[in-house]
Amino acid sequence: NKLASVLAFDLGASSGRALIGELVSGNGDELPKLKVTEIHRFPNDAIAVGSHLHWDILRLLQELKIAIRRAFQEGYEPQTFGIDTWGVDFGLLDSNGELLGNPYHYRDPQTEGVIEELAAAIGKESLYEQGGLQFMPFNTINQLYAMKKSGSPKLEAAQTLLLTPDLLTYFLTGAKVCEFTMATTTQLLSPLTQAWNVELMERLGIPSKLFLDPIKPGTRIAPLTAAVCTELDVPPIEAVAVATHDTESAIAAIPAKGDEPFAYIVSGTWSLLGSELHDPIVTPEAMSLDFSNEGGACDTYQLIKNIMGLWIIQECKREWEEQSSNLGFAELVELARQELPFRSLIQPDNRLFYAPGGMIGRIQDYCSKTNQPVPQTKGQIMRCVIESLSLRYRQVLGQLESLVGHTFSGLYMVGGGIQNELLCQFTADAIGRPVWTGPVEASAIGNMLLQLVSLGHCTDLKEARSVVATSFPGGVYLPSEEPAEIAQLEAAYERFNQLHF
Ligand code: ADP
Ligand code: LRH
Repeated sequence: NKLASVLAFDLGASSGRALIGELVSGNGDELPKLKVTEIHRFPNDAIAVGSHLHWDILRLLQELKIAIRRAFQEGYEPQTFGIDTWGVDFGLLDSNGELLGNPYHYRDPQTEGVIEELAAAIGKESLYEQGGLQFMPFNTINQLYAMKKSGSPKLEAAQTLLLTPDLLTYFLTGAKVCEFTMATTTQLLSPLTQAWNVELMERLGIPSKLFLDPIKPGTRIAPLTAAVCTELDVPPIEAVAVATHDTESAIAAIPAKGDEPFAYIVSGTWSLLGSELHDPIVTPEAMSLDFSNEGGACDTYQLIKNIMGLWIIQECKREWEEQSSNLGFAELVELARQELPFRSLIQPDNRLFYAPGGMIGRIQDYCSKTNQPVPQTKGQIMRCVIESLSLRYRQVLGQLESLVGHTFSGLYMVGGGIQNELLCQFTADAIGRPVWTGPVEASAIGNMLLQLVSLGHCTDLKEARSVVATSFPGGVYLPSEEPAEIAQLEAAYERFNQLHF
């Protein structure tokens, strides 16, 4: 017996996908189950134009339209849809409601040096108290400040700023909104009052009129416009503001049970390591360890850190493909498995690894400059990155534990990156505790859950998470108990701790 049908769009920095979620009632006393079917998947690339990097936002809109049409052609009848995307990026609308230019990609080089400049002008402590975010170059505040400094005519003409998921929802429904979880990735929303920091905007010359009042995840927005319905030959299904920041959607789908605090990694282009709280922590300790307070679904705050993540592997793979290699992620991971352990290590969060292009050379340079064997083969490079990430996770988990004053009994991992079994196993080994894996498509599932909340089928996050636990069997990776392996790992971790950023 089908209780509900919803359509989720999940756009990551490497690919986008559309999935149908059908909630079906369980037998007898059993909880309802969510059945998920992928109906469309498409690549998402950064496009270089002149000295800038952009998203191809209209292409992405077109892919969403293809998926909406396909959903109905294939006989699914979603009642609502929701869009989640990567954080921080935005489009600007003019006074006629038209998009001003192609949105910048968050790795656009315009933000170089802006963190330091803003810290000098406003003070790092003050910025942290006001925005509660890790100092990442891509934070929306830095992008807007860079545009202001360069005298961007787009910024001057802009009437409204829409963060990426809100922009795509606007294209489809005509409704302009600002969803809360994405708003918290701007560094311009106060984590304490949840209001826009108008004073800070004014000081930086960022027009405060651009920002709409945030709405909470789970809010119904508006139906598809008549024009879109006619174009696609579909009924006017309604958009729901889900937890539109992909990381927050993924966290909503972590199958954590009970009320115990838990720690997690949302693993995709980035690795987001954090823990769920109800109030933000904007103390000097949180600032010095550089953790973000990101608004989550259902009145949560996530104390979380961005770790460079599988971006490094994506970039290596892209380079190998340019050299005519056609190995997929799974095959590259297999090559890594066959290599010697801990031969060379990198600090993944060194800024060296942030920009696109030339990743293999930069890894080799880093190893050479730190007097380690220089990885040459695909397997050696992959092994180096995977092991280094697992050691970085251990380091950051320790920092998180010191901030929240709790030792976690293990770590949840969700997202595309959990398909890298070596990474999951190395992480369990590195932290010496179990890794529990949840859904690969966690963001899309979390997106569906918030639609189900808005449709009245789930009351809260706890209930939504129990639907995930019953619908998708998780996995577990146990740490090695082999004394020789543990000793080798400890020695490697000591070496890792000496590496500079
Ligand atoms: P995003 O949402 O940021 O675009 P995903 O959650 O889709 O990212 O995760 C993409 C990452 O998952 C890739 O960078 C890759 O490292 C990893 N991945 C995907 N498929 C596999 C696979 N079959 N084996 C190992 N790793 C994989
Ligand atoms: C992951 C993510 C992350 C942000 C980054 C820009 O996809 O949303 O949470 O910090 O992209």
